[in-house]
Amino acid sequence: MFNRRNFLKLAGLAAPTIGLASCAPQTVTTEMPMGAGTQQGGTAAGDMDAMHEKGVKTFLDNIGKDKAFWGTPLKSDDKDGFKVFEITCKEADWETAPGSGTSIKAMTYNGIVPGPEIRVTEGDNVRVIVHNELGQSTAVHWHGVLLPNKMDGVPFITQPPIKHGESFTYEFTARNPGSHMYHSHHNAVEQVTKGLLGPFIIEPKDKTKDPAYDADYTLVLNDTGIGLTLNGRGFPYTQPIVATKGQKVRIRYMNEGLLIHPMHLHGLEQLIFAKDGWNLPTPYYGDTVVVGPGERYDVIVDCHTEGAWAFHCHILSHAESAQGMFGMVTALVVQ
Ligand SMILES: [Cu+2]
Repeated sequence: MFNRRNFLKLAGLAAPTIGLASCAPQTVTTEMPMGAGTQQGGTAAGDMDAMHEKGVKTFLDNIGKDKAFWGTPLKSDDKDGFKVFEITCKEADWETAPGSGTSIKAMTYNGIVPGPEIRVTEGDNVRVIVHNELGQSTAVHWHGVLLPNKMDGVPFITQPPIKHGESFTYEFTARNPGSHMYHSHHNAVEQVTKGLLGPFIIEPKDKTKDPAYDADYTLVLNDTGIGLTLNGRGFPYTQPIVATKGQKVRIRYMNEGLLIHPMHLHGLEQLIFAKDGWNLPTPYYGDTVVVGPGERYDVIVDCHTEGAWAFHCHILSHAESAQGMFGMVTALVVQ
């Protein structure tokens, strides 16, 4: 079981106090907020450190406690040769910081943000029955999925909107494997960023077409409606990826927000091998993957070096302030 004690050990930090003893003495000068002093210890600088430490402690204490963070594939029924899924669009109170006592009115599929992962295999016949219990109309677009035009989910172009109390059934054959998404295509700036979004993954029939990996993680990036979040949570309430040395981890980035998010991983390189579900002719390496709205990138991380590696959006106003780290921050821990 991975816990706070292991994390501190891996990070080279002496429990219980988090101090960067091995680093050169820190000088705090021009980076201080307006009006703050420059003396360490009992001053504004000390207060700032304490706030940062508190956030990291909350993150560490929360490791493994949010079982829902990485999502669970939605169960399907097999009927008439179809994999049948049911989703209900409804408002729900959603906590981006569970236990903090504050929640927002989210728009959800089945009560959660992101909506439940739908995972099928190339060639599957898919039927998704969508019920609308929202106070406004909606429709579901299968983002990146090749399908018949009338199943594309755009009101007044391919179907009437699904009004409150109504249902609509989508049917198509999963043709193109890869990391896709499903989301609202009606009043989208509100409906999508407030939570009507989810991963839609089509596994290839022939798995040797993808690079080999030991674990598979999806990170849905969002902003605006529910704020700067990874899988519907903001740091310190995100969960780290925990791997053992030598493992290869697949990460599927999906951006459902309105902004770009350059996802930067410390200490380990990312092999970018697919864009928008399509495997690249030539995979390439980077430490930062810029994920634009609507885009998906699939990467493999070879966990070759032990440690607790910070992992965050590198638009710094999405990740760290005078109060400490927040929003689009997590970690990849190699044990
Ligand atoms: Cu960002």
